[in-house]
Amino acid sequence: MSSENRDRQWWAVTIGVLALVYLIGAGIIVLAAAALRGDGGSGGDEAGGDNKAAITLSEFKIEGDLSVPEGGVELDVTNAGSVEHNLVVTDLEKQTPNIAGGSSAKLALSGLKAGTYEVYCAIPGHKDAGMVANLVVGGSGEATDTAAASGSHSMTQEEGARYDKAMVANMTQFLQIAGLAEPKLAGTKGDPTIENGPVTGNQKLAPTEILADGTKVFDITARVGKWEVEPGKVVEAWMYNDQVPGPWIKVNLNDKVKVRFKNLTPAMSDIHWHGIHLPNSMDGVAPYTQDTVPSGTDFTYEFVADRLAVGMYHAHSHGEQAVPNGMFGMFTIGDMPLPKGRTISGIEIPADVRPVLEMPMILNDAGNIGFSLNGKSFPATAQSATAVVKLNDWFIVHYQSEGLQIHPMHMHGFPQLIYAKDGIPLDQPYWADTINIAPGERYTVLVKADTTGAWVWHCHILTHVEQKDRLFGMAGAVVVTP
Ligand SMILES: [Cu+2]
Repeated sequence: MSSENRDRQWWAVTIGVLALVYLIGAGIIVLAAAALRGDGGSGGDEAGGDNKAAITLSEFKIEGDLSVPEGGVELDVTNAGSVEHNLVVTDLEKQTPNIAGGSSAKLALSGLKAGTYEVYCAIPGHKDAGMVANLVVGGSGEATDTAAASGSHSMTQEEGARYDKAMVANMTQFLQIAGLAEPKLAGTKGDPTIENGPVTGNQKLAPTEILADGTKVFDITARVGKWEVEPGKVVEAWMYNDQVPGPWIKVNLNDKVKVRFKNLTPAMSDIHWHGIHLPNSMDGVAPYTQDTVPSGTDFTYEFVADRLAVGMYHAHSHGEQAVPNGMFGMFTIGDMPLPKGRTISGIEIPADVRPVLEMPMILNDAGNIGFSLNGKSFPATAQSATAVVKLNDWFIVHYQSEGLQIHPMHMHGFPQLIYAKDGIPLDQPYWADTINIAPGERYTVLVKADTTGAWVWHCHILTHVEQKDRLFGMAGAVVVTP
């Protein structure tokens, strides 16, 4: 089967699955709405404890029967989304377990007094992304419109005008930080407690020393600190060398490499070299391949960089906590061979093509860092995820996902030639304007900036980039100057 056919088949399957998910989701919402209409005026027919209400969770909304009578109610909470969610009722200390996509859980609430209770999803980042709503107890007894209750769909003209104003101001901020609009804004810092510390991640790391036999020695220290993800939003970050993403380690093919790792995080850690060819004892999966590296201790990794690679490094111990919070970086060995002088789908790559920029694009969507590109959220992506090039320049991007979800990264204006996948050069590079990047994957692309302007470059799952009154998260830009 040709790779084109395989791609087509893959897309067909993906579209089929998505359609199914939507149908199931829509069905649940319709059922919830029907239940709501049926129960609306009949609260008095049942004892308080027999009341039921259906609530639907999805990315990133809470919908359903959000108006319930006083007394007791049993919430039937369904996750119609594709990732895990849960539901917390603030003030009542009630919470469902984590619910997998397509599953549901019951949550019994008793002794409910009239009032408004905030409900939200406690999976990190989900509340910020929109999974928060009000549960109204003992209102008029009338059914409340599903959408209006969750505030997720309806919008009055007045609200629209307010959101528009906020949205334009927020979008202008991006241009001001990028230096493309007046007055210019300074943008975010890195860890504000470190004077002159790194402001963005992916700083190229020079060897601390080069030994007599040519071994390049690098020092990596992990610790917990602060990181300004977007203007004014400083979060706790787990960092390598005080930056998110960690420094970019770039070595030549066949270099001898030594990495002295110091762990100052509160728990054991290690470094897994994702996509790098090395001995099992250097793979960084304590306690299987090496001893654990408890808090306050160190470990030295040593290997020969004997295969070309576009790799990542990240914590394996406590990865679920450490990685989303920032402990990830890029490790490259040599350069992926460019398809020079070839014509691919009618577009010629010049024999003397010389890219002016090689840029990491590391995705994250969880933990304290949240939805982000190269460790920053819009509008601070003006600092971390904006390629500035001249007309007709070629440039290279290494997409890598350290997140927990899939992100279709879409570049306005230009097709992207995917010429390596996971650090493996492709025999048949292909063009795409949207590239679906799953956790752990890397795609290396070549782009020609053949039209001037500021072009948006973003994840096309729109709830990963936009709320009613602002953009956030996974949106950057390609700025092409004359
Ligand atoms: Cu996304």
